[in-house]
Amino acid sequence: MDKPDILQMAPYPSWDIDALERRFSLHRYFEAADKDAFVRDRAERIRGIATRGEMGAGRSLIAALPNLEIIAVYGVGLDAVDLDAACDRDIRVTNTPDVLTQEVADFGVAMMLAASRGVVGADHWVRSGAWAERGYYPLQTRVFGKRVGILGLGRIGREVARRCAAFGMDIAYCDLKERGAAEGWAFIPDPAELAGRSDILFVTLTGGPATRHMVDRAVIRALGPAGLLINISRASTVDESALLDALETRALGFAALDVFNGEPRINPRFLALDNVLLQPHQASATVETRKAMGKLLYDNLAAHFEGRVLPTPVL
Ligand code: 8YV
Repeated sequence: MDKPDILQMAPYPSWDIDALERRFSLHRYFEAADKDAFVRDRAERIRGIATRGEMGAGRSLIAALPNLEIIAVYGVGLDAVDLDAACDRDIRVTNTPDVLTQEVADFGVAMMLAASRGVVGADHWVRSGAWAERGYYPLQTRVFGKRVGILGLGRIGREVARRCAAFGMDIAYCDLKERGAAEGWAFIPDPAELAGRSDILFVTLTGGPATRHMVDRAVIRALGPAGLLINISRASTVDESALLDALETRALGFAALDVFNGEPRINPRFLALDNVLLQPHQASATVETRKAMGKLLYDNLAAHFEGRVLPTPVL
């Protein structure tokens, strides 16, 4: 069988690689020392790109591959793929929606509980011997009954809201239009107003120019010194320097973050703070969900090269 040449932008777990290698000829971009030369050397042969949500495929890479037919994203976010460049050349784009929705929502709630109840700090308290030497861990903050704001009531935001409702929390959300009436969730069209009535603000927006810095200084100020900000979407949705200023001055109470500008090399100012919970972009990172994502990436590529309907097309 013909093995189409695929540019593999980043590593995948071994089970995905085994399946992909049986069907495709993989070119490991991420292992190349000179990436431009690597692409140049195989530019004519490459017919597909297999990438990850945070990595995508930019305009210059797409332009460098004259025979590119498909970009398959292992992830739901498309903000790092230049969709206009793909569209101009009728290049197909696929992602992995739905299979990660519950996982990311679970992780958002895990971050809320861990941040509110001081789970990480309390673990250090026990390990360091402080429990025996200094006594009980400082009292933390209750979650049930608190007011939650969901910024972006898409697939993931909706699942976060459902989970928070089960915790007996009061739910409000901001989106382009009202979409939580059936559940009785309050629709607040303005992000700063939503933050002002929230104890905890979840950011579950799609990344990209339309949502860039939607969490700005005004939103952060409105959330306030007792507020908790949780970001499980994209770093671009938050003005990171405003966030750092607010955390350093305690104008914002606490932030639980799974995404960062320039990740994995995050701003070192975060590391000096004791009012943050820092996670390495792992909201969808379970064996079960990553297997489902890998299978969907494979199925999209295979469907394309076999002339079948794509399971989850974007373009
Ligand atoms: C993944 C993501 O961590 O779905 C996305 O857009 O950012 C995450 O689920 C990522 O795509 C895998 O690297």
